[in-house]
Parts: sequence; structure tokens; C-alpha cells
Amino acid sequence: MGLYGPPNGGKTTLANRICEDWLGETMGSVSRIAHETREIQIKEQIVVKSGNKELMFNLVDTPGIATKIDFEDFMKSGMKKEEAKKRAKEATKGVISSIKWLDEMDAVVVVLDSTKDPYSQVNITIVGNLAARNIPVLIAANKVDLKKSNIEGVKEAFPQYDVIGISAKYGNQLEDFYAALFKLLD
Ligand SMILES: Nc1nc2c(ncn2[C@@H]2O[C@H](COP(=O)(O)OP(=O)(O)OP(=O)(O)O)[C@@H](O)[C@H]2O)c(=O)[nH]1
Ligand SMILES: [Mg+2]
Repeated sequence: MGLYGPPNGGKTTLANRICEDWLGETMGSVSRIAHETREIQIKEQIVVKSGNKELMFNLVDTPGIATKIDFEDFMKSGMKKEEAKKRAKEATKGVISSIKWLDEMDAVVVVLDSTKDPYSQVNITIVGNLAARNIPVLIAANKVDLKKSNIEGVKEAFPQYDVIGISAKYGNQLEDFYAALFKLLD
């Protein structure tokens, strides 16, 4: 099962929470600066339990997909030019590997920041690509702990999918998320 989405939606935060809940360890580093994840990360054979049911999957955290990567944006976050250029180059490679890895996915959770406009070019591209490949999709409308969060907006943008509002950071509605995951992977 893969976690896909634009940068900063909270993929790695969610991956860490799933790993903490079921393995007792974390998976990757989280940052408020975009493109923190620039290489595919895999945790194998995670076992999730719900009632008397059990689910096993490999969890793949992917680099955020973007249509534009500009090193100057990283400089605005306080990075030096060399470091910013290196991050931009790695981020571009990361986007390509995320897309390549779609071939390996049996199911995908699209992690979106529910405080942001769901109709972005990137979101539409990601969801369209998954639909074209017939990959089962669950949408996690993340960051419901924030005031600006708008789950209904995400539901309206993607009416054909199951949308679950969660806070990966604080653990809100994670039971609903796991229940939806059972439905997705069963
Ligand atoms: N308030 C709030 N912040 C969150 C939540 N989930 C993630 N964040 C924050 O959002 C930022 C990005 O989180 P990441 O988990 O690194 O996001 P990502 O999707 O892995 O980003 P990339 O690796 O860049 O693609 C960090 O500052 C997180 O602390 C959430 O549920 N609520
Ligand atoms: Mg990440």
C-alpha cells in the first residue's frame, strides 16, 4: 500500500503513525519544508488488526509529487543556495520515482492537506493517474485539527472516492482510517 500526494500533505507523518501503532517504530523524517521525503521508503509486512480481522501489507512512503520545483522556494525557507539546489534536484528525482513506483501499487492512500484547495493540478493528476491504472484509492483528508480544515471540500472534489478526515499528527479518527483501509485492501 502506497502513500501518495503533494508535498507537505502529511504522508510521512501518517506513515510514522501507522508504524508506531503497529510496529512500535517510526519510518521517516517530517518537515514543514516541502520535499522532505526524496526517496521511496518501505516498511514490510505491517500487520493491522481490527476485531478478529487481520491485514498485512507493505507500507510505501513516497516523495511528494509536484508540477513545479524551484530551488528559490527552499531559499525562502532559509536554505543556502547550494543546499536548496541539491534539494530541488533530489526532489525532482523523487517525483519521477514516485510515478515509476505506481506500477508496484496494489492500493494507494492519497494524503491531502484538507486546509488547502483540493482542485490543484497535482491532486487531479495523481488521482487521474490512479484511476487510469485501476488502482484502488482511499483519500485521507489530513490536518483536521486545523481550523481551516475543510473535509467537505475534499469530498466534493473527489465524490467517487472514500474520503476520511484524519489528523496524522494528533491521531484523530485513526480508527475510521484503519476501518477504511480494511475496506480498501480486502
Ligand atoms: N496540524 C497538522 N500538521 C500536520 C499533520 N500532518 C502533518 N503535519 C505537518 O505537515 C508538515 C509536512 O508533513 P510531512 O509528513 O513531512 O508531509 P509529507 O507529505 O511527507 O511531505 P513530503 O515528504 O515533502 O512529500 C509537517 O510540518 C507536519 O508536522 C496534521 O495532521 N496536522
Ligand atoms: Mg514525506
